[in-house]
Amino acid sequence: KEVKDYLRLLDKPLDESEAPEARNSALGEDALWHVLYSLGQDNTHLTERKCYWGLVLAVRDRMLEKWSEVQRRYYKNDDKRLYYLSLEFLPGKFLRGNLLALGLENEAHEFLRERGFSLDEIIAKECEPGLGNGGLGRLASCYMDSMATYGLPAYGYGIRYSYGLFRQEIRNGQQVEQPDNWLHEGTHWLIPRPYKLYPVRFYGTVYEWLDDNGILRHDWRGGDLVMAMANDVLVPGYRNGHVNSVRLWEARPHKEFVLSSFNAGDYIGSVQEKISDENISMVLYPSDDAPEGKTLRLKQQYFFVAATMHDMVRRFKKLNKPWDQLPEKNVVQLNETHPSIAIPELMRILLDEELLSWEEAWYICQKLFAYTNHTVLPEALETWTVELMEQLLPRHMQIIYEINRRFLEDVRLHFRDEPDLPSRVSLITAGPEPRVRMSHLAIVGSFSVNGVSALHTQILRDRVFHDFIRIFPDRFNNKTNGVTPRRWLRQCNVPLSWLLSEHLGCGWVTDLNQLEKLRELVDVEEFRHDWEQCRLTNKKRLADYIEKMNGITVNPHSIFDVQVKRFHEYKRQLLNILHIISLYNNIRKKPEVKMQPCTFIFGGKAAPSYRMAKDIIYLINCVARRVNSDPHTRNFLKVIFLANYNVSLAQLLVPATDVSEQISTAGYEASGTGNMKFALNGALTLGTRDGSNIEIAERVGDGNIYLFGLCEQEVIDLRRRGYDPWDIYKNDSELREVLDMINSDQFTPGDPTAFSSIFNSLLSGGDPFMILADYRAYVEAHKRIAHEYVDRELWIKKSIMNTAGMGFFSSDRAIKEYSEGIWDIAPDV
Ligand code: 8GP
Repeated sequence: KEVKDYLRLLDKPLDESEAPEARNSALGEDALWHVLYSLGQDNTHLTERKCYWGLVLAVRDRMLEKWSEVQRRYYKNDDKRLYYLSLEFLPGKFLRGNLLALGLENEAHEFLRERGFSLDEIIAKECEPGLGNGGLGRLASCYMDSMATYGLPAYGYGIRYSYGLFRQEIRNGQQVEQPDNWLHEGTHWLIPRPYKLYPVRFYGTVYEWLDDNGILRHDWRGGDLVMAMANDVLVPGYRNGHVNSVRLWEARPHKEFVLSSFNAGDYIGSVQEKISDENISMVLYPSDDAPEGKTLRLKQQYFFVAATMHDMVRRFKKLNKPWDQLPEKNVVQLNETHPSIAIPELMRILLDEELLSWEEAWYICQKLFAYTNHTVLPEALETWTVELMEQLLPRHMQIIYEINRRFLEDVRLHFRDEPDLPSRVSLITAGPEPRVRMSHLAIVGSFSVNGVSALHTQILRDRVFHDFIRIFPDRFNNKTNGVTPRRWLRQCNVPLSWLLSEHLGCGWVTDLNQLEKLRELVDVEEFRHDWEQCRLTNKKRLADYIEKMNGITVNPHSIFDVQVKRFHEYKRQLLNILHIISLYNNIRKKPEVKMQPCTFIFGGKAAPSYRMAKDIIYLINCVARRVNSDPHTRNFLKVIFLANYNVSLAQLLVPATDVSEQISTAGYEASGTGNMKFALNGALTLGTRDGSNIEIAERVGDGNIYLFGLCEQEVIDLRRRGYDPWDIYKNDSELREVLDMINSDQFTPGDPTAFSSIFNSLLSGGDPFMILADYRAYVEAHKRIAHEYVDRELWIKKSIMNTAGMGFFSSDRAIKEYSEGIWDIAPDV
C-alpha cells in the first residue's frame, strides 16, 4: 500500500464511528457565528485568523457544555476530588488535540478547505503556551489529559504567566533569549473568571489572642494584598464526553489606585504599586533544575497556593460537612516542592480562620497532601531562608516552627539512640543562615511521597531521603512516569497511527497495551515495508523543516540521531558532541572507509544564567558550522542545532527519529519522558542505565535497545575509589585529540580559549559527570548502531518491537496507579 494513502487521510478522524453525536448546528456555522458576534468582525470576508478564532470559540462551546455537565455531576455524586498543584504546565498547542478528543477534526478540516484554508497551516501558526520549563511541566499536562480521558474528578492548578519560557534564538552560535509574549493577541482557550477573585496577603503582622477556651489564637493582618483571578483552560477527555479544567491564577492589583497617594498627587507612585502587584504572575522562572532563591519566586508559589486552597475550602464548605471529612472528599497532589507551602497555608486556615485545634488541623493535612519528587540533584532541592519566610509569610514560618518542634520531639522519642537524626531530618537547617527545607516539609506533611521511576524511587529510599524511610516506612512509593498516547502518537505521528489502526483497530489510543499485538506483525514483510515508509515520510517532513530553518540539506536516508532536552551537564550533550568530533576526525583521516551517513540533531534551552550549558550550546553550533561546510565529510555527517525546542518541535522530531539519545550520568535523571515518546514512535534508544531507561529496556527487550556505560552503583564506586579523568586522557589517543581540538581554536578560529571552561571541567575539574569514563562504551555503542542500521530488516523489526513494548509508559497507566494507589478516587463518567 502506498504511504500516500495514509497521507491523504491525515486530517480525517481514524474512528468516525466513535465520534460523539453531532450537535444541532455544524461546527463551521458556529465558527461563522462567533466571527460576527464574539469577535465582532465581518464574517462574509474571512481571513485565516478569523477562521481560527471562530473555530476555537466553536470548539470551546462544545467543551463548555460538557464541562458544566461534568461539574454538576461531581457535585451531585459527591465525588472525591483531586487537586493537582503545579507551578508549571506545558500543554502544547491546543486546537488539534481538542478537535481530536471531540472527534471534530474532519468537520474543521472541511470547513477550512471550503474557504481555501488548511488546518495544518492554521495550526502551524497557532501559538504555544510555554508555561513550563521541561519534563515536570510536560508531565503535568500529560497527566491532565489522562485524568480527563479516564474521567477523574480532577482539577489542575497553576499560574497564568504573561510571559512563558523565553524564546531561544541562535546568533553566531550562541543562545540569545527573547521574551515569549504568548498572550500578545489574547487567547480564547483561556476563560477569564473576573468574579473568581481572591485576596492573597504578603508580609504583615501576626497578632495573638485568647479564645473562649483559653487557647492561644493567631491572626495575620496588614501587609500587602494582591488579588488572584482565575482563568480556566478546558481539558477534554478522548471521545468520552468528559471535560476537566486547569485553573491558572493571574495576579491583579488589590486596588486600582492607592487613593491616598493618588490624592496627594503621586499619580505615578500609585500606578507603580499596581504594576508591582501584577508582576507576580508576569514571568515563568527559566531554571529547570536549580531553584531561584528570589523573593518573587516564593511570592509566586504562595500566590497560587493560597488562591487554590481558598478555592478548595470554598467548594468544600458548600457541602456542609464536618472538617474531618475534608480529606475524605479531597486529595491534593503537590508536583515537586514548589506548592508545598500549601501545607502551612491549610494549617493557617484551619487554625486561625476555622479555629480548629492543632491536632485536628494536622490530622487533616497529613491525610490530604501527597508529594511527588522529580529530582535528586542536591542543588535542586528547594530551601528558603528563614529570614525571607519570616518577612514574607510570618504566620507560615510560625506554623513551620511548630510542625518541626512536634515532629522532632517525636523523632527523639522513637530514635533515642540516634542523637544526630533530629538535625538531619529537621525542617530547618542549623547554622548562621537557617533555611527551611521544603522537601522535608512536604514529606512530613504528606501521607504519600513518590518518585517517578523505579531507580529514582530506590535512590530516594537509599540516599536522598534515607532517614525518612525509617521514620515513615509506609509513606514512600513509586509511580513511574508516562506520556499521553493522544499527543505523542495519535497526534504527532499520523502515518503510523493509520497503520496501527488499520491492523489493530483504534483501541490503542486509549488502551496502549494493545500495541503488544504488533509482535505478531514483525515477521510480515509487507507490514515492515509500510512501517518503514511511514518513518521515511516523517523523516522527509523533518528534513524539509531543517532545510527551511537552518538552510541545510539533510539526507532522509541517513540515521537521524536526536538529543533534544534541556541543556544540563548531567544530561551530557557534551558526550554526544565529543563523539561527533571524533567521527569527523575519522572520516577525514580515512576517506576510503565507507560510513553510514548520519545526521545528529540537537535542540534544547539552557537556563539564561547557566554558563556551562550555554558554552555547550555554543560548542555544538561551532562544530556544526565546521562539519557541515567540510566537503570531505558533508555527505556522511551533518550536525544540526534546532533553535527554540518546544512541544511543537518535539511533535515534529519524535516520529522522525531513528536513534534517541538518553545518555545522562547514571543516577542523575529522575525518569525522563522524552525517552518514552521516542521509543513509542519506533526510535531505538541509546541510553545509560538511568531513570526510566531501565524500565524501557525491560519492556522492549535488551536486544532492542542500546544500553551502555556505568550503572548508578558503578558511578558511586568509581568516584569512591578515586576517579582521574587525566588517566583516560593519557590512554585514549582518539579522545585526547578531540579534547585538544576543543582546547584550541579549531572550531573558533582566532579564539583558542572559547571552550577552555569545558576542557577544564572535564580534566582539572575532575569530570563531575563522568563523561570521559563512559566515552569508550558510548563510541562502541554507536558503532553497533551504525552496523545494525544498515540491516534494514533487523532495524525495522527492532523499531516495531519498541513501539510494541511501550504500552506500559502510557500516562493512562500512571494515572490509574496514582488514583488507585494514592488518591483513592474513581472515575465519574
Ligand atoms: C524532571 C526530571 O529531571 C525528569 O527526569 C523527569 O522525567 C521529569 O521531571 C518528570 O518527572 N524534573 C524537573 O523538571 C525538576 O525537578 N524540576 C524542578 C527542580 C526544578
